[in-house]
Amino acid sequence: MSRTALITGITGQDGSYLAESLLSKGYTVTGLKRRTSVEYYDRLAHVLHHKGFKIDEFEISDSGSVYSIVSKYKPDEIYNLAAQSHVGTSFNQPDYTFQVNAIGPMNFLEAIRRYSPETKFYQASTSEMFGKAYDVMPDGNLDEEEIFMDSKTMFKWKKCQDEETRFEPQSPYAIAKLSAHHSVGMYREAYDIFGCCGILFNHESERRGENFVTRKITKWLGNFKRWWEVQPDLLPPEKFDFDTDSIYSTSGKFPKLRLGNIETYRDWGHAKDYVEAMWLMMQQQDGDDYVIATGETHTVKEFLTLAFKEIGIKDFEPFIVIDPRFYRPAEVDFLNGRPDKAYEMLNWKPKITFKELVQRMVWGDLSVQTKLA
Ligand code: NAP
Ligand code: G4F
Repeated sequence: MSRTALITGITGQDGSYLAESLLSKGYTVTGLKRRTSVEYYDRLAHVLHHKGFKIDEFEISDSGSVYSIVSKYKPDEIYNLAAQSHVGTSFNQPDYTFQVNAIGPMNFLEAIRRYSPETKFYQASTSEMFGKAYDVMPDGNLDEEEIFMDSKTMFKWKKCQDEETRFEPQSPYAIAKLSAHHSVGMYREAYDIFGCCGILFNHESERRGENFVTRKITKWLGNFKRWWEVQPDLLPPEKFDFDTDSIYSTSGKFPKLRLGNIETYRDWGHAKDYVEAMWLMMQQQDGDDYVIATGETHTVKEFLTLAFKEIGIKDFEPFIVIDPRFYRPAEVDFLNGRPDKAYEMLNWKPKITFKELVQRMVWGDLSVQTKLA
């Protein structure tokens, strides 16, 4: 008999990739979505008509709704991906964010304890939980002797976060996620429930939500390029005129890309690789926590540079505006994961590089005809 899985957050980026992956492994998958006035399934185009797939409705912050779902399906595996997932938004909606991101997972854990104790549970934890904290680790390419020579070699050490790094959350989003992370640990300990937390660093794709910085950039580039191509003069990038807010050709203008803090560092991978790690965690003997990351970090500026280069613009600076509206009350300046445990225990490694990620996202947004990859 085929294994059964419930995926919350099915309409989101990760939900769609995970559904595809589990169906390809022979699972029967039920995707859970909240009620919305308009049903929007674009990201699910690849799975919507698969015979092993269906959609059911629930609300994660309503314990009764979660209990009904878990007792109805009693699945082999539950992947809890539903969340108010935008860090910036969480500063304006802290109460709601806590209900969905902290109480929601607790509702699932309690439902599993009561109605389906054999069900395995995956919780979408996040590198945001580290906040300002990092460790200083020797660079993996150095041998032991070099690492411990003396303080003059400090430049060869790198800042990073792994499963042992302390948590210092900097947003209502991260605080709620950390609460859920500890809840999973507690239910594991107290009730012997199989629970694992994937501490996933940023992962993006052609299906990324449009208000996260990477997709905001690539979507703007797609729109700008389409505008550029229909200008009668077809100016090269260095011939455009600029004022504070707009870019001018000889016959029209286009609004600049408005961004917040572009000095921050993120460890960016591709979502397709990261959903495989979720599944691998659930196939282990015991539930545990794993950092999932590439081990490489880049600034938003670096993302901008590579993305603009894809459409032939060497210097992105004149095309953007730094807008204080997109700054956060508290920022996470530096994220760089150390995924050694996942490499060793799960035999997991990301396949898609940072450069490929940027290219896939830009090209995804350049073609209006492109189906979500
Ligand atoms: P996403 O695209 O924003 O998807 C979030 C999903 O949660 C959507 O399907 C959304 O439904 C659903 N949802 C939101 N509120 C809900 C509610 N009250 N009840 C039921 N469903 C609700 O996020 P993602 O990038 O796929 O991320 C998946 C999970 O991983 C999230 O928990 C996120 O916090 C976590 N995470 C993401 C990253 C990353 O870099 N992507 C890194 C670490 C952790 P609608 O479509 O109706 O809005
Ligand atoms: O793309 P972001 O909004 O992602 P952020 O805050 O790192 O959160 C994402 O990754 C987390 C894992 O670490 C997930 F848990 C979370 O659910 C989400 O998927 O912002 C990235 C960086 C930040 O430093 C932000 O301040 O980009 C900076 N930034 C600069 N301008 C901007 C903008 N971010 C957004 N969203 N919009 C801007 O205009």
